[in-house]
Formats: sequence, C-alpha cells, structure tokens
Amino acid sequence: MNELNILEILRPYKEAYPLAFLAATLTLIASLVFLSFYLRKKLSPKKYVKLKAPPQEVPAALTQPSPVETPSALEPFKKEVEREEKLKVPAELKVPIEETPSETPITSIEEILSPEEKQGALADIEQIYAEEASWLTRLKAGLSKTRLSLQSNLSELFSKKQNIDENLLESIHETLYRSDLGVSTIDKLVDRLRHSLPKTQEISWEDVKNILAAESEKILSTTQSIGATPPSSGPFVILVVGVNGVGKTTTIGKLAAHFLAQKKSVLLCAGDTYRAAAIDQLKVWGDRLGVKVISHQPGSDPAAVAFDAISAAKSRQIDVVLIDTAGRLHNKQHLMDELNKINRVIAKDLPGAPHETFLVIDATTGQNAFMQVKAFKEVVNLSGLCVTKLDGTAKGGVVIGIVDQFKIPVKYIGVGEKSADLHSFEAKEFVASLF
Ligand SMILES: Nc1nc2c(ncn2[C@@H]2O[C@H](COP(=O)(O)OP(=O)(O)OP(=O)(O)O)[C@@H](O)[C@H]2O)c(=O)[nH]1
Ligand SMILES: [Mg+2]
Repeated sequence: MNELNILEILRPYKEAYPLAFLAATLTLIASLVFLSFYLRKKLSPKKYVKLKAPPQEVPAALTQPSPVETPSALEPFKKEVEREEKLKVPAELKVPIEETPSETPITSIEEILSPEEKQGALADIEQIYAEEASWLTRLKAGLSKTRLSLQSNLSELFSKKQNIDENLLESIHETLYRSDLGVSTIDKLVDRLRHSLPKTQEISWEDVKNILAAESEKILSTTQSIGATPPSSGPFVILVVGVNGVGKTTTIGKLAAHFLAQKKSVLLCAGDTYRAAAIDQLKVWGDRLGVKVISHQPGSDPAAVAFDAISAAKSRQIDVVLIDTAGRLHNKQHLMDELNKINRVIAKDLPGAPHETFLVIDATTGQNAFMQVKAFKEVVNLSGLCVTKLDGTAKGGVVIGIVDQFKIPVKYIGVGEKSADLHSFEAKEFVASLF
C-alpha cells in the first residue's frame, strides 16, 4: 500500500521531469550498492590475514601460534583492514585464510590439533630447548648408578697408595666386569693400564681413571658419528628395530621431538601391527607432539603401513619418517622375513630408504644386549644403536663393550621416559659422565 502511495505521489514529477527522475533513481541504486560493499568489508576483518614472511628454515607453526587463535591476535589484522582503506597493501602479502593451498607441506601440528593441543605441543618443544642446556647435568644424573658403582668399587682398591702389579690389575678387571663392559674390552683396558702406568711409582685412583676414560673415549670415537642428520630435502626414513620392551616406541617419540626441535616435519609409522596397544602407544606420542601417525588395523601387514607412510611423506614433503616395528615375533625367521619385506617395499617406493636402521638396546639388560646386537646384525643392515634406560642401570659400561665388539656407532642415548630424555651420542661427554 505504502509503495503504491509513494508511486502515486511521485507520478506527476515523473511525467513532468522524466530525465531527472531517472537520474535520481540511478543515483539512489548506486548509493545503496556502495553502502552494502562498504559495510560488508568493515564488518568482516577476519577474512584477511597479513602473512609475515617466516624465516626459511623455521616452520611458523613451531615458533608462533597461528594468528587466528586468540582474540588479541586479531587486533593487528583489524588495524590492517582499516589501514587498507588509505594505503594499498601489496596483494602478495594478503591471502584469504580459506584459500591456503592444501598441498602446502604440513606440519601436522597445523593439521590435526585443536588450538589448545597445539599450544601444548609447542610448550613441549619449547621445553626441549630449555632443557637442552641442562643436558650434561641430566646425563650425569642418568649415568650416576654406573658411575657410582665403578668409582666406589675401583677407588676402594686405591684406599692406600700402591704400585701397579698383576694382583691390582686382576682386581680392576673384576670390578670392570660388573659394569658389563664385556671381557674383550676389559682385557683391552687393563692391558692399556699395564703398559701406561709406571711400575716403580705409587699410583692413585685418579691415574687409573684418566687412562680408563681416555681409552674408552678412543674406543667410542672410532665408530662415533653424531646423531642422524636429515638431508635438506626429505623424506629421511629411519627404521627402528629391537626386541620387545627395549624402548623402541618411546625412542621414536623422543626422536620425533628431537627432529621437531630441529624444525623438521615428522611422520610416524605404526609398523608394529602385532598388538593394538603398540599402535595406540605411538598415537599417544603423535598427539602429544602434534605429529601425524600412519597406521592400519592390528594384525595387518607392516610393509603395507610402511608403504603408505612413505607415500604420505613424499606427497606432503615430510622431512623425517620414523617407522616402529614389532619386537614380539615368533622366531628369527619370522623377524627376518618381516624386516626384509619392510625394507624391500620402502626401497622400491623411495630408493635409498631406509636411510638409517637403528637398533634399540636396553642398557639394563647388560650382557643380553650383546646377544641382541649380534642377532639383529645378522638380519638387517644396522647403521646405528640407540641405547635406552641408561638412567636405571649400573651397567652403562655396556655401551663401550658393544661399540668395541661390533663397531656399530651409538647414535642416541636415552636417560629417561620424557621427550627430552634422548640425546645425540657424544663419546667425550659420555665418558666424562661415566668416570
Ligand atoms: N627409565 C627409562 N625408561 C625407558 C626409557 N626408554 C623407554 N623406557 C620405558 O621402557 C618401557 C618400554 O618402552 P617401549 O617404548 O614401549 O618399548 P618397545 O620396545 O616399543 O616395546 P614393544 O612395543 O613391546 O616391543 C616403557 O615403560 C618406557 O617408558 C629410558 O630411556 N629410560
Ligand atoms: Mg613398541
């Protein structure tokens, strides 16, 4: 009714001044269109994000929270929209969030975690940085059982000053034996003492300790290599093997944290399909660190999981793939078949992979660790050892014995169950903490 009335009122003007009437109508429509565009832009600032160019090697997700996480984080962007009215911002610095290309290399923190979980993962990684500085103290604490057992037993022998003789050397041999260094290595160390210590002078525990430390460092350094270094373009594939309970899955979690701290993107592969709990355990690590886990059903073919993990890593440009394997296999033949198949499948999909095969050994098992290295060496091409649980044993000497006997480098050592309790092995540091 109202519209009709307005039209009735306007009719005489329309007939008297048709051109002016048309111009007024067009002006009114243009004003309405302009007003609606202006209001839409003003009321939806969240659509625009100014990208700060991240440092090349540092994925932004690891160093700063996503800008859309908190209300305060939106402030700069609101200002940005206002400033935009006056100043043209170069187009390449501005992208609508919705248009982020899906094939961008993922850090899975971005991909799978809620903002709260993301904050947790970031805090975990920051903690690693913070704890890095105190690593030597923690390594010493971890190896304290081994060190105290060695020192208290050996220094007891030197309660009174004496000259070196075969009886004393025999007692030193016995004490070292209790630290699981292995007989042939102890023979070597004692022989060095025999030839290096002066026969005619009284010697102290300090003299003996210095020679044992120097000789141990020499043994460890001959095969020493620093922790695995991923190439500049990935994926770098690490296969982790070992008998059940030695700490494979935990070491994989700790390795993931180690590589994340180096700003590498990581993918975990649940290749231990033998037990459902093993898959879940790896997923817990994945959630904790914000790392994606590729898994199949329990009982499925581990080689198929490995294949999927490599394919996913290739398409997502992941830097490091860590493959967990089963420790509970029926017999050596079964173990050999399974590991061979995983190796074959990986190598076919990614020539040169796996780039590292780490055998995890548990230092608390002492002499049994020697047997494990021997058995796995016959099955796979081991490139390095990860020695775990050095915090819970007086048998840390096993590391020296194994390196001496098998000439396989120790790559990492674990002195606890937390993500920061793993470190690249360094002979000098290790020996200094042991003696
Ligand atoms: N104290 C200590 N405990 C560790 C360390 N590494 C692993 N563990 C513990 O050892 C136990 C076994 O570790 P897992 O990682 O499950 O061992 P696994 O080799 O994967 O075992 P399976 O999957 O059964 O073959 C867990 O309770 C870990 O928390 C370490 O360096 N120090
Ligand atoms: Mg496991």
